[in-house]
Amino acid sequence: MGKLVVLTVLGASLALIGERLLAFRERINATRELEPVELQNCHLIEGLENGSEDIDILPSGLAFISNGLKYPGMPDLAPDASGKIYLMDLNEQNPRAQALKISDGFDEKFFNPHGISTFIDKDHTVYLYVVNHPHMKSTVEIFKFEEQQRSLIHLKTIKHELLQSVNDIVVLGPEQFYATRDHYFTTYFLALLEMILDLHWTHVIFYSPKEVKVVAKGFNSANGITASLDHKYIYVADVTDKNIHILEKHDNWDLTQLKVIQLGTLVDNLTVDPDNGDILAGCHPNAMKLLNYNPEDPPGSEVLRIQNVLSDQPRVSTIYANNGSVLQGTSVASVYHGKILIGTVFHKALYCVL
Ligand SMILES: [Ca+2]
Ligand SMILES: [Ca+2]
Repeated sequence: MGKLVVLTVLGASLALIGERLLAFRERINATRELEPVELQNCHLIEGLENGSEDIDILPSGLAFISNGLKYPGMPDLAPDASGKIYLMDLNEQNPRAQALKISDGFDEKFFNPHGISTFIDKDHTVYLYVVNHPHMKSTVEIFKFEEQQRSLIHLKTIKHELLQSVNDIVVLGPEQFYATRDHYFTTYFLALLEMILDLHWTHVIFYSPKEVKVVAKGFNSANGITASLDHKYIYVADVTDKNIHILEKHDNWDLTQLKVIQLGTLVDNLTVDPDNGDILAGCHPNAMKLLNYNPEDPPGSEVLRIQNVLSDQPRVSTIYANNGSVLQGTSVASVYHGKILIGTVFHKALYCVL
């Protein structure tokens, strides 16, 4: 009798795991092949060969690019290189990417930059906030940008027990930001299991020196985050649920969900077009190819534009899709008056004139 119970429980567990694995393969588009959509007037950016996970462009046209991310489960084409922040001036005829110097006293050896966000203070000082994973932990680094010297002065490292497995941030005030947590568990195996079991245990944090709190929860894997141009709404990508959550921001920094836009592709970072408020989404068309990296059959790249975000019928269009022959594992796209930068988790970066 005892053996029969054991066998029954074992059989039921295996069936459940099998069902969850099949559902997981479906969720990450494991069998999806991509229809190409080309952009004209593009070239790969020289010097950016090992990732450009996030890109944030200032109203002046200076673009910050985070490079060299090391992230569990993702390919790494330059395992010995530490991370860097690159700058490009999109006003130039032929913009070049230049690594920014970082002030003494900051440990660059373990710099592992992930999501970034710029903040311009009332006195026009530009700050760059960077999600960092030194030793695979999560911190937020605050830098002051020195435009003349093309350098970053490190001001502060923010750590907090709620700032774990941080993916991206959007800064909306001096030391006031929202951050996404992409996994509940911090070890790779449990984090993978969490995604397979579809637990929805991740969330969005609000951070300020006075108060830190969870402001939105129930995401499978909260990833990119940004704000509408008027800062009244917050947009959050749930990468494995393949959608974007539109949330309303309140005076006390709480968020309430307005709606969810389903996209059918694994959405990574989000940016907003300064000309019209459209969302640009860097997406992974087939995440199985990303988790199971094979250079002969690489992960592709997809960029979506979402127009009329707040209306009843947002319009979604694909502005770039490539099977990995040019660009692999796109995580972000950012536009600046007719120019676009497309970045990747671990691969190259593309610059195009639209
Ligand atoms: Ca970002
Ligand atoms: Ca991301």
